[in-house]
Amino acid sequence: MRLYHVPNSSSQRVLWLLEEVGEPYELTILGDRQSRLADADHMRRHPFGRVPVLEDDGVNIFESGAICLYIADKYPQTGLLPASGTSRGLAYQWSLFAYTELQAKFGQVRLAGSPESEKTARDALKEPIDAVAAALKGQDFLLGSAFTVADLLVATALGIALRLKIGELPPQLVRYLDAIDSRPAKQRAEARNPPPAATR
Ligand SMILES: N[C@@H](CCC(=O)N[C@@H](CS)C(=O)NCC(=O)O)C(=O)O
Repeated sequence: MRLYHVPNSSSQRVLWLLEEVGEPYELTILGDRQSRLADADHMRRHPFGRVPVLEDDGVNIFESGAICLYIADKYPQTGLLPASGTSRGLAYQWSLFAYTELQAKFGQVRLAGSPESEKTARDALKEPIDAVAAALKGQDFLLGSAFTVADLLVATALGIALRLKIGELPPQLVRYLDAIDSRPAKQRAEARNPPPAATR
């Protein structure tokens, strides 16, 4: 497997998942948007020249959520995706929820054009954030006692909200994120990113 990556972008969650899996992988770090758009090889991998792209067995897969679910399914021994049945259904549920109900709604707050539309967008976040908090009542992770790809994707989306100071996270979710932040695989993935040029 080879991950085409740009540090601190949407492909960071895939890098983290690859570290959780612990199988060998190759990493190709790509340049800025202009250089990717001018790179015919990369434009064949992704229709808009974006990242992440995972190359496996000669096939290029894009969309970070699809890539994460694909990798988790490929390595069932990791337990990152329940084998089958309703638990797998719940893993899909929270994985898609991370994009559609959390990340997309955080995007609406960022893009709001007026204080009124920003308030409406912020208010719309309460429901999905409360839903995650309710699901974590009495358990450490979304599917129970084990960390899965669903936690990785939901925590990534909530982490974006926290970094951008979008919406209030209840203390229970801050604790959930803190526990997930200290996972060795997440820290290894972060260590593989070169620091931003300005601080290098
Ligand atoms: N929905 C896509 C989003 C991919 C995406 O927008 N990637 C950004 C980095 S966060 C990118 O490559 N932007 C550069 C560009 O637009 O050319 C995913 O989750 O993989």
